[in-house]
Amino acid sequence: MENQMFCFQCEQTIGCRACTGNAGACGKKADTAILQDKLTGALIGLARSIEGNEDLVIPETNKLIIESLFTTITNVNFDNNKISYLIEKIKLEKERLVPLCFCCSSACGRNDDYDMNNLWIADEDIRSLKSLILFGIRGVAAYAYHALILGYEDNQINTFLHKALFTIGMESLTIEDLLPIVMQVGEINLKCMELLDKANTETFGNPIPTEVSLTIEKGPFIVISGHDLYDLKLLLEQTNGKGINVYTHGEMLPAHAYPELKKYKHLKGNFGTAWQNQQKEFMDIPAPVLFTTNCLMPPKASYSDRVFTTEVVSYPEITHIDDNKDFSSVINKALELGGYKEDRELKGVNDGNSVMTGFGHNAVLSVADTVVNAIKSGDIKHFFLVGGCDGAKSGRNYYTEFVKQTPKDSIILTLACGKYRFNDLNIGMIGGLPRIMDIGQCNDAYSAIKIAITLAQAFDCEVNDLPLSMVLSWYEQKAVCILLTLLYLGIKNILLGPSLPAFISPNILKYLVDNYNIKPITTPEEDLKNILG
Ligand code: SF4
Ligand code: SF3
Repeated sequence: MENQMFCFQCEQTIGCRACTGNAGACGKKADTAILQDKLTGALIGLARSIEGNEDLVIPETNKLIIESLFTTITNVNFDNNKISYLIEKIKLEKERLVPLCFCCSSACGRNDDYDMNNLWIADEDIRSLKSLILFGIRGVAAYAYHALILGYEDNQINTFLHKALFTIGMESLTIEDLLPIVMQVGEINLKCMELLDKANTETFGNPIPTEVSLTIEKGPFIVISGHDLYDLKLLLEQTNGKGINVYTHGEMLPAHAYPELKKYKHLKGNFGTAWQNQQKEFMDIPAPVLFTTNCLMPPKASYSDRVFTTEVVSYPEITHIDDNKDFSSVINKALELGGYKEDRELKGVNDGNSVMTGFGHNAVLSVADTVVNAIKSGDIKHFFLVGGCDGAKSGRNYYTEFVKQTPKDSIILTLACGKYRFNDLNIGMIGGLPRIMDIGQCNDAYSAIKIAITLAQAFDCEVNDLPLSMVLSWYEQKAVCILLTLLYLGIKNILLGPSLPAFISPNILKYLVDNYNIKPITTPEEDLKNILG
């Protein structure tokens, strides 16, 4: 497999098998994919060097691991120079941890980097489980990175990342050895999402339900995309009083609900829909777009001079804002382009002109009594968690249709970018609560879990016994770690779409079906009939 790419970590993998040619469906070129494998192999080498040298691990070691894992998530980094730079940094860190290995004349190979081709050609069940571990910790690392930026970290998470990487490089493990580690990814991710929830709410306040306009007001503006709330805060500070409005895009939408962000009057609304529409939506936008995390698609020439990246995101030839966080180039671009001449009424996927967000655990549980009473009185008969990633597949309009067809006495909880399929629908209220409640970003799955556990406690039952059904959509690796968290919690009967991951082998799928009754989505009609009996 030398000089050939192999990648099957996301939902749009070519032919539902793997991207193996010159480039992946996401636009990642073969040389970048090979470098990303080298980076992962170097991380496994670093984890091997840590074993027995744990006392030498310093905060920079963990930051390097977290950043490198995050870099390899789909639609984050397409920049060979940045990936090579990280590989070099890992080599230096290894040299610090095991200096004697670098001058040993009879090298034992114990601390060597791992050749990822060994994983890609491994027995399919072992490959499947190790892929779940690897892709899962990539997702965990993204959340750990956001928490770290806000000054929050947890050594248990860091130590687990070392262990998981070390495990991927072990050749002698069986299915029985690997399954518990797969579940541990889910457990650690729960911890990590809880940490990020704490970091976000202690830094920016508890989200408050907020209506967000989809209209773009005339004059200069900046669009900010991705998950990093801290970057948004810095951008709002640097644009304050400059006559520039700021609009969120994609997973940044829930930022409108945080008191410490919504207090900026020039944080005006949300631009566009989910990530897969960006090449169309950014084509003639008279404003710059700043990407703080995934999902960045290869920018088209028609708008590439207006795209900026920061943090772990980068793309060749695209201006990158480094750690000094000086957004002057973005601000100057906004002033130069000038924005729209008149207010521009943009619409959501279903022609709505505003969306609601901010139904995190604090907001929902503050009306827990109302919710519990509405369930007892029969006003609310069912909850659906319809959430996860959006993507380009045409079958994803399943989620729009599903929500449209849910009965009027049901509530839709949603999160992550998959909500753009239906978050502008007006499907009414129940007992003063909107029927669609946006909990937030994908990491706010933690809020959904907290809400479900609190409801189960109120009814003295298990989460699986609640009138709650999970209908999830996946695309990239954060969805993998969230799914593993739900399995770790013992949640059953999850419906998953639009297709099952290519890296799940038939035997591992059977295990998931037998133990958790995971099912692929079918049609909204069929699935609703099965759920509601
Ligand atoms: Fe293919 Fe997804 Fe890998 Fe991109 S990230 S190369 S689309 S499997
Ligand atoms: Fe979306 Fe890329 Fe997954 Fe955070 S922004 S959910 S796909």
